[in-house]
Amino acid sequence: MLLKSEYLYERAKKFIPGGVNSPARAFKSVGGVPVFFKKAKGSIITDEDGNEYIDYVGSWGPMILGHAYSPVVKAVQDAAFNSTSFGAPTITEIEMAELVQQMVPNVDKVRMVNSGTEACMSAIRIARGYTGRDKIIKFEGNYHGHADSFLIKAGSGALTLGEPSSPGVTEGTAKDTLNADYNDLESVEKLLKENKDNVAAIILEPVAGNMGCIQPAPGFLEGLRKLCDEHGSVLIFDEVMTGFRLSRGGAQERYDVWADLITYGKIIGAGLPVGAYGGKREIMDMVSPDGPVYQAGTLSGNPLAMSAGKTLLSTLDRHPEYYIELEEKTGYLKKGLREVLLKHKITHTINQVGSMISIFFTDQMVTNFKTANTTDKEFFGKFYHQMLERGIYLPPSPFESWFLSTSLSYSMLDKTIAAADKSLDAIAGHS
Ligand code: HOZ
Repeated sequence: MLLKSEYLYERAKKFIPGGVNSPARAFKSVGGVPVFFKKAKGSIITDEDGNEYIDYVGSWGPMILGHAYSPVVKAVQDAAFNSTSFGAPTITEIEMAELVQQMVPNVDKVRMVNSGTEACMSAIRIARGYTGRDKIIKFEGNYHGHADSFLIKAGSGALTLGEPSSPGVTEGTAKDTLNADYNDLESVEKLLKENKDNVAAIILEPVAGNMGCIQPAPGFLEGLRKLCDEHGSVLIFDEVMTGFRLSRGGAQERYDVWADLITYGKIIGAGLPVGAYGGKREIMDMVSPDGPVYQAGTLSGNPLAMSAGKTLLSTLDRHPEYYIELEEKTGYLKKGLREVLLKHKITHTINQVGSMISIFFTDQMVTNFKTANTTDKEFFGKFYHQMLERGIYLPPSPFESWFLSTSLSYSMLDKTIAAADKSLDAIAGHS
């Protein structure tokens, strides 16, 4: 029963647009009422009615070691005792920058901001300042936050709601954003040719997570690296989801393709509001006050956020075996879900990269926005609610990745697979 969530949703809608502070959590594509949560520990989250769920959202990525990870909680408490914000430099910011450099060797310099949106918005500004060019190339169905330049054929909540391009973005801004097809180098080459010497940057999710999980085709990332070198464009990897998740060095290390600028969020803040962008020294030296490209923030490098992020990153840095564990657990889940789906004769594709995974209810291989969009959305909604009833909390959208955590035990994974089996039984019984 979701009695309190139902009541809270009605109450929230009176004063908060749509009753939520981010559309991705609004349940619009699966129907029903968003679940309101009050606490979580490890992989178990508890809603306001006291129902417990196994969590595959993990705050959309940051909870790689589980919710309320004790060392992070302690770091935040300790930092808060010394003030929640100074608006002035601290040692922790330096330690954090040094740690990022140690884990991701091509990040010569890094600037902390407050969200992934800010990080991506700033990265394209720097790329434009550095190259003196206006246009950027992004990929249909990728999501880089909600800055104007990115809300054109965007993924995540925008895609979930069927509004991938937003009113309020001026024509002037929209004309500088060019959209290519994910995993299609020819579509990128064509845009580069048509806009010769005017493409400042190519930005992408090196593993897409915002149209469901989609891996880069062999040669795709390498091809983009080459095209950027040939055309003098800045290659930006948006590693807000994949950074510190797919490996210590993120997707860059996993695929051994190295970008010029990289954006971060989620794990880098351990669940506190943090983003960051960094990369090549000569580009980062453009950032104010060293260079002319302005970017600022009162809460940037906030001591609570830095302490939390530093604690989580240093733990991951010390424990490379966690990445092996995460990949094994996700592979186990994939295998179990596949067996159940086959047993029920449900047409599907499961995409997995490391600890990111998505089920698409389609007979197509899912490699880009077009094929992701062939998923049976109505069936996903039914599956979603059956799983929720059985205590499994999945991202409430067919176009989001699930994020696994080390705190998921094999018995929780078994419970999830069994719940999928029963959910499909129930759907078959109803139809
Ligand atoms: N960037 C998150 C995953 N697509 C969505 C988070 C949100 O908008 O609430």
